[in-house]
Amino acid sequence: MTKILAVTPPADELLHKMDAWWRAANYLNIGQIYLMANPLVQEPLKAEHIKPRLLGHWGTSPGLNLIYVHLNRLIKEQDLNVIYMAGPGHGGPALVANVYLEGSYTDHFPEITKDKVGLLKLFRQFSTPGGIPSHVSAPTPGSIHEGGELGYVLVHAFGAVMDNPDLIVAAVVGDGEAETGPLEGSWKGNRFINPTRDGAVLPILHLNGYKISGPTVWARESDERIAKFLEGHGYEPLFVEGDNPMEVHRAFAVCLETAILKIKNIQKEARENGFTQRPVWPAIVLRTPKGWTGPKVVDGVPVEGTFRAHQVPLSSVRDNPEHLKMLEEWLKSYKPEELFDENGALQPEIAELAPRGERRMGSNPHANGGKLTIPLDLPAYSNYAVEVPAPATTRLESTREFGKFLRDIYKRNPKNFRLFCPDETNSNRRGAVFEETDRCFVSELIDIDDHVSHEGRVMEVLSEHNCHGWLEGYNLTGRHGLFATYEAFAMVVDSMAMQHAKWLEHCLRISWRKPVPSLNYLLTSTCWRNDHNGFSHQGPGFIDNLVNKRPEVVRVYLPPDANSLLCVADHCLRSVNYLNAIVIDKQPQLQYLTMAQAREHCARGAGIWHWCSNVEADEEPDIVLACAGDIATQETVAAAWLLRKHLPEVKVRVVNVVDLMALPPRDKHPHGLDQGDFAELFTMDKPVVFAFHGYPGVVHQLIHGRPDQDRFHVRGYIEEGTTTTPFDMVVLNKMSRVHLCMDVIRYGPNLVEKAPRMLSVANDVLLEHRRYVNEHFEDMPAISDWVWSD
Ligand SMILES: Cc1ncc(C[n+]2csc(CCOP(=O)(O)OP(=O)(O)O)c2C)c(N)n1
Ligand SMILES: [Mg+2]
Repeated sequence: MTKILAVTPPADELLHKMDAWWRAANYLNIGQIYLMANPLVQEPLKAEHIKPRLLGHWGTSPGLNLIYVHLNRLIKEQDLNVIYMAGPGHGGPALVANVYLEGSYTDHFPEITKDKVGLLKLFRQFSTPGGIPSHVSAPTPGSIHEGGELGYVLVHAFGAVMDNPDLIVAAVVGDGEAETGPLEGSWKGNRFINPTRDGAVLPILHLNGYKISGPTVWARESDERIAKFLEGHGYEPLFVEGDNPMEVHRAFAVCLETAILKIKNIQKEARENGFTQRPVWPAIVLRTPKGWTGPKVVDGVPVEGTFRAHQVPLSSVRDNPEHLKMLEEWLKSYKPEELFDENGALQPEIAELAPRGERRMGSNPHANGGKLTIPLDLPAYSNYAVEVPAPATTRLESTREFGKFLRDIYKRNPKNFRLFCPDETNSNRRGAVFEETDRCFVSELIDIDDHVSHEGRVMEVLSEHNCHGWLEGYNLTGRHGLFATYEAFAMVVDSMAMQHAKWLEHCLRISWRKPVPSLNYLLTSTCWRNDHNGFSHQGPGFIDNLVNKRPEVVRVYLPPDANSLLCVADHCLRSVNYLNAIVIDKQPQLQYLTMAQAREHCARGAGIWHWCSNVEADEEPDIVLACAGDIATQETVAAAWLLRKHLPEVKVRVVNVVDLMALPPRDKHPHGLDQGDFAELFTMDKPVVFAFHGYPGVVHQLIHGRPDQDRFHVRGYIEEGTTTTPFDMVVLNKMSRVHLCMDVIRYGPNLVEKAPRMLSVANDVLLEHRRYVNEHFEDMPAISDWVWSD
């Protein structure tokens, strides 16, 4: 087993005090789950003191509490800067108990006083209507990790310590949680942590043996196998096991201090002598019983140390006098009269174990990252403007231009900006960033590597979970970034986005939570242009996921070209508390807007493009051709051009939407156009043929509540995918310029009778397209080289 440095256990007197804190935290845990009166059990426990609905999780809590008090000791003794992340976030009452004991809770919620009245409020608010959730959550001071959806504790921890050299994140990993894909995939974070500039993650794998009802994979493995696994990942495992409290206190105190010492040594060495090789970071493996110190046997079946301790070990306390008696004994087993005075205040000799001020983990500003946020120093995005001599006449790769902007953001913000990406920075045309920095990799480097270094700041790891989680951790501790990914594979982290949106939304309702930089997505290699790939890479569903989230925290932008991309990106990078998705492809694409026009257009979110409309500005059109998304815009503009040529008498208005959230009514989304502005674009009653980047249902959903919504006919991605030509993709999905023209004839005023010839021309073009691509394997030049001409 691991060789432990010469660390001696703390004196017994201190250990006994720490044990008293632990007992107090365990007591408060149970109080939160069970009690609605008689908080110190100063009178015999009665059924009416018990909550009618017993909610919460006891099993994980004693372990979480143990770790907390031991961290407190070292924070205090060594003036450490530590935050705590509870992977098993269902142990919410544990974290609440500890931040209450250290005084942070009362600082954040003054009504929860440090006396009997406050204690009772603390108990009554837990998992009750109008109270606090059962999990670690946004109202839990000191936390930036809910842990409700298991699997993300290490990714959040690694993100938090990046560019935070002084910070240590103690990340408790549940043994059930360790079975999840994201957690299993997150140990590799240490390959991206450079001790000269980053802080440290201390993983604490908590093997309490069980998840909800079954044994855990890791708990049934020997220490040797676990050691091999962790060593294989480059960690040095430190083991502690036991069920005798004082023995575990003693062993864990030594173990934790050893781990901190190793971290300090690694950092000192790297900071004094420079980075030489990837350090072997410590990781703790703690084996203690699930529901430790709880009822051992209930109704004849073992509970402590088993899965039965997961939630509420005694579940019928109100109706079953025997259970009530057991609960009373359980509560009293912690000797509350020794822990709290008559009035419910924590005894001073226990309270003094808490660190002071912002060193308390519940008050550490890193867990309220907005307090530490420094706004990005952004170069003027107009410096990167591309020339657009006339709309839709030139093509270029918009994301390449954006890459130059990112490069200079890196230059101006060397310590608080990072790009996170699953290995596509170059292929998605943002290669300019490599003029300023490299890919970060702290493992071995070899000559042939391209722009890879220990100091690099582009975080490329082929794991959307890691990218997303690292950026969340980075954002929530107050720093800025961008997650750039294949559009289709953003859906790998649908759930993480959802959880983050919930967290941000909850934070908006908590006054002491300061705004944090937004989580920005750049979704590229989109469904329409996945040239090397096929059906698997075609899926715009991440937009669907986002639009269902609370409008206060979600924004979706579909810039059609380079200048609008720059405007939108600048806006997103300045914003706080949102999930901003920017969707744009990497391939050469038509450019429409000068920078001045782009600025105005993006500020409005949607606007009429008069230059390609076939109707005077003050005239009502016969029909509106609307579009959102780069390829949808290209097809729409080309359709408008075809209509001008072949059906000039039809009055067509072209409307482009950049901010998808301009579509819903204002009462549904703060970006929604008011009804007057909406009608100015889309009229009150004229048909609208809408070409949309994603699934058509999204637009139908968003416009619900707009006047006469049945007049909107939406074309979009309908799951017709393969490896084929760009125009064939829009044909297969029936969103091509030809299909849009056919829709205009179908829905326009009496056009079916007036324009039979146009319909047959349209069908001929589709037939010709099919014949041509089958023969030549590329699009007809009339399509691929098409530009706007008068
Ligand atoms: C991704 C995910 N799947 C399922 C659950 C439901 N769940 C809640 S707690 C739990 C067991 C967790 O076990 P473990 O990580 O060992 O935590 P502990 O034993 O400390 O309670 C499960 C499966 C969840 N919260 N998240
Ligand atoms: Mg467990």
